Amino acid sequence: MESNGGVDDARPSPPSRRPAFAALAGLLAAAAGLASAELAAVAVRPESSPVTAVGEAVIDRTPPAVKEWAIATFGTADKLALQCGIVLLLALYAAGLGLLTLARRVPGRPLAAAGALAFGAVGAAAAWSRPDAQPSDAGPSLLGSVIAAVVLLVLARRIPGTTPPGDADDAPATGRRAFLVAAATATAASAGGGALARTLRGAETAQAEAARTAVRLPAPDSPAPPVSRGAQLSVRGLDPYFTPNDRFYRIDTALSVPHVDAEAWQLTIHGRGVPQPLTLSYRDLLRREIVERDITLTCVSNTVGGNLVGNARWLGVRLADLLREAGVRPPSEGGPADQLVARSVDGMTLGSPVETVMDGRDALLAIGMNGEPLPFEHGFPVRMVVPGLYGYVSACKWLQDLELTRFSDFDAYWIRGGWSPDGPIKTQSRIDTPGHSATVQPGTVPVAGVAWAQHTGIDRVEVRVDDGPWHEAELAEEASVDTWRQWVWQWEATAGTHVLEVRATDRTGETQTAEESGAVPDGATGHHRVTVHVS
Ligand SMILES: Nc1nc2c(c(=O)[nH]1)N[C@H]1C(S)=C(S)[C@@H](COP(=O)(O)O)O[C@H]1N2
Ligand SMILES: [Mo]
Repeated sequence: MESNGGVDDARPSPPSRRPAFAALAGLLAAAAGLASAELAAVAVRPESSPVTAVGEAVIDRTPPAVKEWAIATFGTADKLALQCGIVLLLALYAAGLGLLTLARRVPGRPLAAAGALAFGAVGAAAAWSRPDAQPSDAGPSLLGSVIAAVVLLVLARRIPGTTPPGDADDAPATGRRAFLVAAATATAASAGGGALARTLRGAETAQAEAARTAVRLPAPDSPAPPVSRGAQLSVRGLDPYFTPNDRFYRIDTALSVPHVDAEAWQLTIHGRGVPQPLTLSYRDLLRREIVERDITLTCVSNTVGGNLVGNARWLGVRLADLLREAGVRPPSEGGPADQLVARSVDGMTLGSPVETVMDGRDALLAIGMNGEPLPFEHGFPVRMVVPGLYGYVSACKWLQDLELTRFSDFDAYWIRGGWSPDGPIKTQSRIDTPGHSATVQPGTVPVAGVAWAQHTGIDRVEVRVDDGPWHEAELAEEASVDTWRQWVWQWEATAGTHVLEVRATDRTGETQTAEESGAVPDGATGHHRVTVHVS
């Protein structure tokens, strides 16, 4: 009688179990490959990790509409979702390669090994396709795929019952024990390598953290105008006037947040119509005239009622001063360049109109955010902030280069993806409380939120219930035309289900259109509406 083949090492496993061993071999090979790639990426740089490189390449190629969907679905966890997706796909692919080693009609093992190397080539190509690519970025993917191929071959030969008869002498002992020993060794090595990579990366990050903590921000030569108490309404559920840094929205394409060394950082200002190009260090910047301004930042991907908007107190230098010093003239004064292209250390490019940046508004090279050096996530050591322009055409984080050019000569990153080169922020308003589908008691209910029209100012906010007449809301004091403005309206709520709707009018007299349009190509329109149950 045939016995349960698992007990006797010499005997083949029941054929039904071999696929499970083979799939496991594929998964372990992938894990070994990833762990060695991560370890190599510590030596090269974080962006060269295959998961990061493939992820960023995917982000680069994602159409704006899909990006919008991802942001709407996953919020700021969109990056985590993408990375999980990549690892999941890799796992499926790896299990498939494992199964391929069992093939009889084709040379399964060499093909599977080639499949592992092919994944390395994809990783390398992804890393090289990044705008800030360096030749060495391909290293971790290639090394990882070689390790994966070797581990796969070693494990495949030990899958119980796979060695053809007659071949037994020169083949390693097949059978469950031999496979498990090899599998356990691979698992331990991968886990060890992965943990080591984590520790080393953690140490690097800690060093950058320490350098950031050591930064002493200068006191502003021109402090922000005082914010009167009347600018902050006390209504429960209303977003605070200043958005704390740890609650500030984050939008960028960086799967691995750049940890720039401020001591080594330099900014260059150059290009068309720049008679005296400038190079500045972080210290140079800190020694200049420092201004402090409150500015509300908004992402073009913000949906009506969304939270990709936040208000902060920024510390920095006026960009227009630096441009003048370099000899730049805006187009209205005969300057030949109409576009200022900001480049970040991760290769991102954002293009702003030179005219806007130099028209007297507080366009800043920011070094501080709400009283501390810029957090790494928000662009340490230096970023741009321009009141009135969406982030994608102005707010370059991890800035390292400013080039004067023409819109007709260069399309910045988001423009190539289908977004409009012009990105003035659209006047918008949002109901913060009551929340959508909240239940409130009948009687007086404060309806409150924020409205923004940066660098123009908000003049009126109106609320209506169930498409009834518009009621003018009470506006908080205006702290600055560059920041959002809170508003509140006391609603006499009656039992039933109601729809609240808000609209704002800016200082040009323009009232927000009710017409709904998506974020692509230059910002969403429409009125924010929430449904509220009163009982
Ligand atoms: N280097 C870099 N800077 C960037 C981006 C980016 O992807 N990379 N995204 C821009 C966009 S679209 C926005 S809305 C703002 C968001 O800034 P925050 O993350 O500090 O809120 O940063 C801008 N600056
Ligand atoms: Mo954005």
